[in-house]
Amino acid sequence: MNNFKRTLVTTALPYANGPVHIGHLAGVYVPADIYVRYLRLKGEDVLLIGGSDEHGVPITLKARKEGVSPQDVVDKYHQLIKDSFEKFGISFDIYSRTTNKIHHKTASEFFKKLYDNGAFIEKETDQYYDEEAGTFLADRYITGTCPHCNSTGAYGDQCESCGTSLNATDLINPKSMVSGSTPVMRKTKHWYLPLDQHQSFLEKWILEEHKEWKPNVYGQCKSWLDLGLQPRAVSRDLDWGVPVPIEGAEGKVLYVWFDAPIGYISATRELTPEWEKYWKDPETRLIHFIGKDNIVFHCIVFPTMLKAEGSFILPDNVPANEFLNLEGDKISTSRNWAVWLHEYLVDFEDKQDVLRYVLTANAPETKDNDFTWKDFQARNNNELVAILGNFVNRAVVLTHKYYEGKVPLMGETEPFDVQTLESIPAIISSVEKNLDQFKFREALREAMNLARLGNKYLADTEPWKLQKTNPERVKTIMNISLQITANLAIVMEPFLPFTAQKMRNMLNMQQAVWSDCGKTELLKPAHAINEAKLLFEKIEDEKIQEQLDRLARTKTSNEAENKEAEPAKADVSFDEFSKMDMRVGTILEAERVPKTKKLLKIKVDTGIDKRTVVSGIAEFFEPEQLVGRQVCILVNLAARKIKGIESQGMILMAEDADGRLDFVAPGTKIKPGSQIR
Ligand code: B3M
Ligand code: ZN
Repeated sequence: MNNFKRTLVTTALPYANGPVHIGHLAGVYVPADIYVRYLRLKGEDVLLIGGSDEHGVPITLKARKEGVSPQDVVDKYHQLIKDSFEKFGISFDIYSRTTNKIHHKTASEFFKKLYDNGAFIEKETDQYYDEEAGTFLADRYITGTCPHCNSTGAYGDQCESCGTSLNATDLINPKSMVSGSTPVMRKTKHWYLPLDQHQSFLEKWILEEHKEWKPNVYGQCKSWLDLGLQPRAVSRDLDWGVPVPIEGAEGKVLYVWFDAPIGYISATRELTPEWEKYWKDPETRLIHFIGKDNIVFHCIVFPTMLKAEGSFILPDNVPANEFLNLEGDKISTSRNWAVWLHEYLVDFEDKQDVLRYVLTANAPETKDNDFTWKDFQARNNNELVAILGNFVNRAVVLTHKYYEGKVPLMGETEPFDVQTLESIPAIISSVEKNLDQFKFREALREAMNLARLGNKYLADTEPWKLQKTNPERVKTIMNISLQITANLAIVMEPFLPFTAQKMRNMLNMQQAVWSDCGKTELLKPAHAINEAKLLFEKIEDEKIQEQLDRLARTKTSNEAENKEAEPAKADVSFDEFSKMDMRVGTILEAERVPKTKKLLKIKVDTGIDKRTVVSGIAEFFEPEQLVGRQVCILVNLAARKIKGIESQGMILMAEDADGRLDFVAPGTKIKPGSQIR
């Protein structure tokens, strides 16, 4: 791997139809950022390329739903996503977007070159067409009944109830989501990338020449190849995307998965006139960071495109991650089951590194993993605060206390000191080895071992007890502690960039250089350091409970959303119905019933009389809000005693599946006593 002159790192382009969440960060952006920060510290030539994926059907659907243009949708989310990444310190050399002119040009040219090379096959197929809207329908635009589980509302490409992937033609009773009409079949022409023709090349390139890829990635590629590859359409009948740049292709655009990976090339081209060096020189190493759902596109489809074009290099590695779940459930944008980065930044101000730490320590590198708020809190309190923060703080504070902030010259030395000092380089090389193999979780664990080493060293030697009796030994202990701290200020930079910067500021270190790592004389004697600043603070239970409460609310409202309405009760005759005497009333007074949580004692003007009703609505309304409010009241319900108060009648309430109550009341002011029929 040392034969390479430079590294080009790309990160999956998130769809600009929603904000980004912890799953994105853990799966793709934090590991990619750790990797490039590490290479930069080593002084290597490396670029980190990213951007928003702004084409595709989901974006047009979202725009339609919100009554805005697709451009409005992507403008909004591109900005939000870009901001979130920036605030989390994801150090992109460029974060671009696929609606940029340069991308349209690059993707167009790429398609044209493949077309001219004869790399596509043309096929005419039957496709659903919406006659009312005058447009072909992408599979996502069609709903109907799932042939497998019979649930309604399945999409043309997938049934979300049973998870089966579908063809639009499988749906029973298909309906266009554009106009609601029943679509008809029409012939349409598309261009296909004949992956089958590249099968043997791909088998050799991946299965034989890239055995070092992560097992999850290699395994997925192998099963695709074992199944046998099929031609894939690279165009769509749609009016949002990069137009197919050939004659007779009006109304057709490039399939979003064809143009999106070309976005990596366009962004590099936008960044530097030397872009071809990064994409075409075999001495460049190309690495794609992605989530597992994107493996086939980055390991099979895009490499086939690059090879068919003829002048590009192929990826050297695709370290895809598995998924991160949240509190035991799959993260889902539509169910709002996520920790959104822009919200985290508000709730946990200046704690970007805490999240980076937790997501790396718990990264879904080899299997799906779970993010829980309790684990988040525990890792902050027991690891960042108690180990890293505590050690650094003690080293700096004691240096000020004993030596006026100047690094002491090594004094008397015992074997334990030498042993401690000598374990630094081994830890550093273990961090390196893991980073080189994309094992970020392990790399971070090793980096933390350096802090553990320091913490334990101070705890075991207890310099504060020796300062009176053996000040020469204390100089040694403090010097070594400071050397460990200085090493931490470099080695933590890829993982916790904000914290590492704070540490370097405290230590008065100019810059971080990876080759300094492992050195045991990083800070020279008499070097002056700055005052101690706390790196981390404890996160209290209440803060965590707020997050858990929010998720609990999301869960309840999702459940309520999905609940079907109660079936109707048995019929009653009109006579039976008219026995009930319901009137409009006005609330005159309201107060809590003492020692109860739910009950209010309410005085109502019913037009007939003024009476008292006890009502179980105290969780939803403050008594003061109620005075003057109009209600519907059943006045001939037999009186009964509730908590010792006689309740005369019942105020009618609507209750949703959540158990939330609201008044049923006339829309305009009506005289109390008016009948309800
Ligand atoms: N936008 C899918 C995704 O966000 C897609 C990735 C494109 S990478 C070129 O998972
Ligand atoms: Zn189904």
